[in-house]
Formats: sequence, C-alpha cells, structure tokens
Amino acid sequence: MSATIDSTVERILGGDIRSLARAITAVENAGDERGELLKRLFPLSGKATLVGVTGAPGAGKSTLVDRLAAAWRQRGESVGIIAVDPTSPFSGGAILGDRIRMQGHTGDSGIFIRSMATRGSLGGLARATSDVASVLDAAGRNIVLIETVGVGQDEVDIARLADVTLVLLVPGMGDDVQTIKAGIMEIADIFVINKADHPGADRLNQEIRAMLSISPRADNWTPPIVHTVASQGAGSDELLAAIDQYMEFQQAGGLAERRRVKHWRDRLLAVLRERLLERVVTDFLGNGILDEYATRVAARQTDPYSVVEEIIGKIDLRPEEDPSRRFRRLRRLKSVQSAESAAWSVGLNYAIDHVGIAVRSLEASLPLYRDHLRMEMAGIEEVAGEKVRVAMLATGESRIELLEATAEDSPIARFIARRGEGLHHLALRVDNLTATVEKLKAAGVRLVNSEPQIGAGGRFYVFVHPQSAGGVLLELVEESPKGV
Ligand SMILES: Nc1nc2c(ncn2[C@@H]2O[C@H](COP(=O)(O)OP(=O)(O)OP(=O)(O)O)[C@@H](O)[C@H]2O)c(=O)[nH]1
Ligand SMILES: [Mg+2]
Repeated sequence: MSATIDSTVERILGGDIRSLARAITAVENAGDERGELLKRLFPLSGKATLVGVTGAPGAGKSTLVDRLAAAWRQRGESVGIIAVDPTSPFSGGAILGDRIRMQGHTGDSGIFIRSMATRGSLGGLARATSDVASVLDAAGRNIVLIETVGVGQDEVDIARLADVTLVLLVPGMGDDVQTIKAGIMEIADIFVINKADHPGADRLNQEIRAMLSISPRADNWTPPIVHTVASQGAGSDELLAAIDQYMEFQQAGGLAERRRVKHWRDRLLAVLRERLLERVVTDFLGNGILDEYATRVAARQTDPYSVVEEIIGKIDLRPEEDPSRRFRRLRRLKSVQSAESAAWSVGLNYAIDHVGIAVRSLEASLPLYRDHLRMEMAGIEEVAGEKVRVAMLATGESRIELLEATAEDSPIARFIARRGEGLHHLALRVDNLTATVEKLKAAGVRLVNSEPQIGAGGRFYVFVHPQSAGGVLLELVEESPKGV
C-alpha cells in the first residue's frame, strides 16, 4: 500500500488534479489510507493562507468566493476551494453551485473546487475540513477558501482553523446584528456586507460598528467592514486589501503563530479523543460488551460513572514501551515493595489466578462459558508478544482464560498441533513477581522467560517450564499497581 501512497504523493506534488481529488476523498473518509496520506503530506503543508467565508444561506458566499478566487488567480496564486454544506449529506445545493462555478473556471487548473457534506459524526466535519485543507495546502494551493453556512458549532470550529475569517451579512434580510448568533459575530476578522446594492447597507454598517465598540477584541484588532456586490464583482479589491492588512497585523503581533498553536491544540485533542475512543471501543467494548454495560446501567445494577471507571482501569496506554523497562518503572512506583518486605513476601498470598485453555477458535468455545454458563467476560484482547487472542471469563476469585492462536508459530498453535485443544497452563497470582523470580532462579528452577513480560490486562507474568513443575506449564502473574 505504501508504494501506492508514494506514487500518489508524487503525482499530487506534480500537480495531477485527479490524484489530488482521489487523495481528498481518501482523507475525508476515515480509512487506513487517511493516516498514511496525511503523515506524508502534512510536513509539506503550512504555507497556504486559509480563508474562511461564512454567512447565512443565500448571502452570496459562493459568488464572493468565486470573485476572490479569480482575483487571487490574477495575482498568480493557486487556489483551492472547500465548500462545506452541513445541511444535508446529499445536498443538491452545493453540488449544483459547484457545477455553475466550474463553468466559470473551466480550463483553469489553478482553481480546485471541492464540496463536502456533513458525515454526521460529532466534530467529523471540522476534522475532515482541516485534513482536506492540509492536503490542498501540501499540494501547493497558496490560498485555500473554506465556505461554510454559519449556523452551528461545526462552522465555528471550521472558522477557527482559518487564518482569516470573513462573516457575510446581507442588508434587509432580517439578520440585523441582534439576531445573529453571538458565536458567529465573534469569529469575524472582517465583516462583509454583501448585496450592498440592497437598501439598508449603511444601517447594517452602523449596527456592526455599535456592536464592535461595546465589545472590542482582546487582540485590539478592529474588524473592518467592507461593502461588496459579489454578483457584479464590486468591492473585491477592497476586500482583498482588508485581508492582506489583517494577515500583516497577525504576523506583526505574533498572533498568527499563537492562533495556529491554539488550532493544533484543539485538533490534537480531537484526534486523541477519536483515537482513544476507537481503541477503547474495539479493545474493551466489542462483542456486545457495551450493550451489556448499558443493560446493567439501565436496570440500575450499576451507574455510568462506575462503569467508565472500570473501563478506564482496564486501559493500557503504553503498549509500545519495552516490557521489562515498564515493569521496572511500575515496580519503583509500588512503594510497599521495599527490599526486605520483598524477600519474605515470597510464598504469601498465592491464589489460583486463572486456568488457561488452548482452543482452536474463541468464537466456537465462548458460547458455553459466556452464554450458557453466563460467566462475565471482560473482553477479547490480543497479546501480540505471544501471538494469541485471549478471552478472560470470571469465576468468582479466579478465571478461565481461553487462548486462540493468531499465527501458525504461536505457542498455542504449536500446543494444539502436538496435543489438541485442552488445558494449557495454570496461573498463580503472586504479590511480588521480581522477588519470586529471583528465588526460583537461585533454586535452579527452569523458567520459560526469565524477564517478566506484559500479558493480558496489562499484567506481568513469567512462565515456569513444565519440567520444573510436574508436567504443568505454570504461570506466575502479578497485578500491576492501580492508576498507572
Ligand atoms: N443583488 C445581489 N445578488 C447577489 C449578490 N451576491 C450574490 N447574489 C445572488 O444571491 C444568490 C445566492 O448567492 P450564492 O453565492 O449562491 O449564496 P451562498 O451564500 O453561497 O448560498 P448557499 O451556499 O446556498 O448558502 C445568487 O442568486 C446570487 O447571484 C449581490 O451582491 N447582490
Ligand atoms: Mg454557496
């Protein structure tokens, strides 16, 4: 796949429009290709000026965007336009609008237009818009215009990603300043009174001025008010000059930098939220577990806060860390385990933690334990190091662990090939794995792995070889300290 991505990136940088269009589609959809493409393209972005244009339906945004695009083309800039239509996923409006525009710019590959409809997922539209803007930016479009209908949070979020945001108002449309949503007014770096050929433009101008004098901006920028008649191209030059002025103002005060940091801070949180949720859902809430929790909450057997705490308690955020290093770090955090107490705690508090059963297929073996015997299951977890998928089923104090191989060279696959499905190992829970391991080593006991590894549930384990344990593979596990 990465070879395809290499050539896609190459073609995009070479100015190939179809590759650009395809990349944008891939980035809009949350697939595997998105991450790969963005990782490649993002470092090449950061040069474009992102211009947000927002305003009520029919205010003349598209008409104005076309005028601005044409003006920038005359200056020799290359332009990308993103028309965001949050009203409908199958919006005839945006597509029709684009078709009309395309006619105006046919033959000019210096203007690239893309419509986007809401994906319906929370924050998804702002995310997708930001990613598409990065792709256009990387592809060398110096100006990226983003048109949104100014109504909801999505639009405010999208405006935040722009370097400069134009808010379009129209005289005599009943949208006098009082009735316009406060959020939209606050994001305006420049006010545009479009359709200034309609009566009432001056009154609207006074209302905006009055509002600005009551609540000045923290950065001391006074948003200028520019009158335009987009359908005739009037006012475009003034608007371009106002945009240039604002960009200079931002550069001079270091505001552009701060604005960008703020934007990427928001985006990082959004991506993190999305990724973590994805992982929690696939790792811990799959196989109907979410429904089970929901059923218990609905029946008032538990409360949502306890459930969330329980789920968070299971999350291991550091799967990539070297296991033995992680073990030592956690060990240091475990204050009760001083050297002396460790020495004598060996031999105390053992309990049978679980019994491991090697199965050919979790799907085939689970129904008995989970559905018929109704044992509680924490979820299915993959332990990459051992090449197994694991389902833990609670039986009072201890558990049954079903193990399924994920590769032909998995220890479980080899076990089943030799002896068929069946009891695979017995696990003892110990208080102090390090001290226990030292003791066993000193006594000449044969261990399968002499350094503790991380297993299912983020717990540390060591296997004692069957030769030293009466023909049984014996696992020693230690609970990792809570909260780390
Ligand atoms: N009289 C007058 N009409 C204008 C002006 N600007 C745009 N229009 C007209 O207003 C109508 C709507 O313009 P659009 O540019 O499609 O408006 P929009 O804000 O993009 O609309 P949506 O994308 O549907 O929200 C069109 O018929 C334009 O020709 C203007 O300055 N004066
Ligand atoms: Mg439009």
